[in-house]
Amino acid sequence: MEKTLILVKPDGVQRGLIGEIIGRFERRGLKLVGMKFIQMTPELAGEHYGVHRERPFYKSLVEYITSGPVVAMAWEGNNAVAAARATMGATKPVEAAPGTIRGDLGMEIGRNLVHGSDSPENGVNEVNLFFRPEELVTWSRATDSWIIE
Ligand code: D4T
Repeated sequence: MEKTLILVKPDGVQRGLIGEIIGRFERRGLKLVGMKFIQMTPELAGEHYGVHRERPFYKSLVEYITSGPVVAMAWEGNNAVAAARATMGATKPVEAAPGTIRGDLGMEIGRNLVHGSDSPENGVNEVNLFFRPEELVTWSRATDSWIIE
């Protein structure tokens, strides 16, 4: 089953949107298998955003993501990565479709509320970066047969 790492970023936490954002993934039918409330260290942010190290926005990106607590979650499902990214909307909130998290709640790329893994491979790697194996929960959901054909 595919996994994706979702973060409610510091702006989502500060704006009181944790429940609103988590609820969208929950209602979509993704299955929560891990969750923690943490403040990311610069080291963790550096690992998480390592691919962007040479980009001009890297410094502000790390400052932003470490500026306050985040909710880190592992969600599971068929095509979990694509489903979560569709639920999040485009990286630039002004380009994100209405109905998506960023399209409904965001204005700027540097305050885009959520992170979601961008490939199944990164989903595995990012979940492993934020969670130890014993922090992930294997459970059967009573509604599975109404969500998965
Ligand atoms: P994340 O990784 O936060 O879910 O965002 P995306 O997957 O949608 O977008 P990304 O990897 O291209 O960018 C990572 C992160 O950097 C910020 N960013 C990006 C920025 O501040 N300025 C920029 O020009 C770009 C391209 C926003 C998301």
